[in-house]
Amino acid sequence: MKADPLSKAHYSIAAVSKLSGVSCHTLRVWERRYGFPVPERLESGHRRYPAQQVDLICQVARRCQCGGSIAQHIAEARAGHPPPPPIDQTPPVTSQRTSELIDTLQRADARTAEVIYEHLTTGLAPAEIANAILTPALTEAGERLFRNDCSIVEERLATMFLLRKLAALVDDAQRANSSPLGRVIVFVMQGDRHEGGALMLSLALELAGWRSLFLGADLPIREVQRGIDRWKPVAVGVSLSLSRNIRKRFDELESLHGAPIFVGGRSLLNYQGLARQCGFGVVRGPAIPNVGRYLEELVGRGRQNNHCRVCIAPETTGHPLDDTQAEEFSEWHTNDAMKPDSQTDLTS
Ligand code: B12
Repeated sequence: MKADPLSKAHYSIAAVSKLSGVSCHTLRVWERRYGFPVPERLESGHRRYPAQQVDLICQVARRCQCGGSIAQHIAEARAGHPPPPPIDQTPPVTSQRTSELIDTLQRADARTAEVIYEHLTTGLAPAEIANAILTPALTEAGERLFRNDCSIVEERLATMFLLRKLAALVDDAQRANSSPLGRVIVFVMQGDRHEGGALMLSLALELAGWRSLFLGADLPIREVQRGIDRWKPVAVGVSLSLSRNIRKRFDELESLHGAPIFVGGRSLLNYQGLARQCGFGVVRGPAIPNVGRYLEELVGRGRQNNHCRVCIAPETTGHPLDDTQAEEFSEWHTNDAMKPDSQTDLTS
């Protein structure tokens, strides 16, 4: 009988982490605590996950977005219960329309694209448009390029449209936020051209009552320092999408002075241990829905010590902090930054 190709164990822990959005550290903790997932082991001891396990891990990750106990989510996923639809997940019809929007943009049919966009967003609040339409659309446009399903110019045309729409939401929110609580510099580090996360951060800040001074992507650190010296922001928010040279990036951020720094973004998924080693306090996500709260705390600490740095774990998105998370967050203190952690080994 032919072996079932799906049962072939071939996903490394790093690959599973990328696919599921669950950090390598958390995967190991689940395995130790709950006996799930169950990877096979190579002779070297490295874990390899069969596709069915990867599927279950993705299901558990989706269930976790709705709150509740991890043990229960694992038991339900293993028993084959259908996962509840995650609250911030785009419904299938919308995701079909999002794909249609990108197809249209890639055909350079701007007029139809506007009609579809209008249709998709009518009646939605700005945060919903950003979360449920623009974030998945940006992701799909980028993923199509990575899959070689479109050319660079087609990806650009779609991405630029989506980023313009996101920027327009930031503009609207800024106009409505007439007496901001304080100014926050938002930027993306030199070498990193991913702008979507920083725009999302700007939008979240404006909606939470802070003024975002959005400086865009690919910015040298010395220029950021000039901005701090000139505008005296209450904090500096950084979006990290690329993990390449991440230690160097943390070191560069460490050199900034004059305002507390907070970093977030996709590349932190597996580097919270390194962030701690580099002097950052690490708090759990979800990042964007809690950004106002994090910032209040950070600005309070910054008044006593403006060398304060915090890294916000991106692992779960979409929901406000539950009580335990809120408690953990309020207990977070600068000494945490010194705790060593070895989460950065992506191989086993
Ligand atoms: C679109 C995209 C691009 C576009 C970027 C267009 C642009 N102008 O922004 C293009 C095609 C140019 C691109 C290029 C590359 N990309 Co790219 N890209 C993506 C993609 C598909 C989506 C990113 C995005 O816009 N998401 C939407 C935004 C809104 O979401 P987000 O950034 O995750 O932010 C959310 C949270 O993280 C949070 N957040 C973000 N920042 C912050 C900050 C704070 C303080 C807080 C609180 C929260 C927060 O807010 C957002 C909402 O929840 C991702 C894959 C993915 N699935 O995410 C890869 C991805 C980021 N890219 C990747 C790579 C490797 C590259 C390239 C190196 C590819 C190549 N070989 O050329 C180049 C690098 C170019 C460069 N120098 O930067 C990798 C990065 C892997 C890593 N960790 O290092 C990813 C993860 C793809 C992958 N799975 O491997 N990319």
